[in-house]
Amino acid sequence: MQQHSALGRVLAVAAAAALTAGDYFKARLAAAKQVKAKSSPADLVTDVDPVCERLIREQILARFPDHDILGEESTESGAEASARAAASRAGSPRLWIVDPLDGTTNFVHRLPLSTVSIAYSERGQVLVGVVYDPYHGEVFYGVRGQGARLAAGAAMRAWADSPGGDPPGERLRASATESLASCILATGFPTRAPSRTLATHAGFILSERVRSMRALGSAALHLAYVAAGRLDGFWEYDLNAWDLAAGVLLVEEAGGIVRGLADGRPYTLTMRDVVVSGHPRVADAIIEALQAIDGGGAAKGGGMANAHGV
Ligand code: 2AM
Ligand code: CA
Repeated sequence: MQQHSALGRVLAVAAAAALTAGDYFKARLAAAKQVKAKSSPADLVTDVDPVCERLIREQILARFPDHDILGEESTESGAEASARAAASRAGSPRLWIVDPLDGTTNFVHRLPLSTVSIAYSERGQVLVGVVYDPYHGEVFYGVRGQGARLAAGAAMRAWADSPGGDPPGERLRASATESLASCILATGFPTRAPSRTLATHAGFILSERVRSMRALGSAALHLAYVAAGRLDGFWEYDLNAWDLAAGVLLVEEAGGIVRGLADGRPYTLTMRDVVVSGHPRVADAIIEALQAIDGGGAAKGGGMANAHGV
């Protein structure tokens, strides 16, 4: 990686901001929190989420005052408002896409499985992505065309504080596993009931054909784990731009596959239903299995799109 390039400077700020926010919420895992429901009783926010977003915004704007930021906590809640916000900002010349706390439900339940997800894009193309898991001290990061890596939090902090030389870490490679019978797949449960029923049904059907299934509660963590080859594939309906942008770059830079669930189309910042995998056959098998449900309506966008109203 070229540490002195413009993208190297962006990476240093993204990593420093992710480390600050992640360490902040990790320290508050056991504390009492104020919890509010957003668009549904399953869509939660705590008093910690906006503090984390503010910490990240301050660091980005201190270094890049004219850049645009799309952050979960500064966007009206609900799928339609989030989709509109992503669509209206996607073409921005310099846009940061920030989920300060991905896995808020885990955080509320004191499950130590949440991440910070920060992406930087230019005119709709994600160029830098960082996903930080503070509980394991793991920083997953990637720069378009330069690969994805995993570094220890302390090493990444030292580099980000005075970026000289290459950033630390080991190169990530997505799984080469082709046979579903040898795969661990992951999914997430949408917050709205009709979508959740369909997604859960899809999981049951696939679970008969794979080694095992996981649902860790953070889309960004699932994506980072696919990039790292720890998971062989992941799909989820109804995600927001900030859940996906950084992790999708990691998967792409680790040699993995990213597709729209509806029709296999390439990733864009406004995509909400996604499948990722190491080997392309695994993504194909997931899409096929989902098409078998609901007369194909789920994977073709009919059933899910109607359920979401988007
Ligand atoms: P969050 O914790 O940042 O809200 C879990 O299945 C995944 O879905 C998490 O990444 C979670 O992100 C995300 N999620 C939770 N509520 C959501 C909502 N209303 N719309 C889209 N994604 C959501
Ligand atoms: Ca969040």
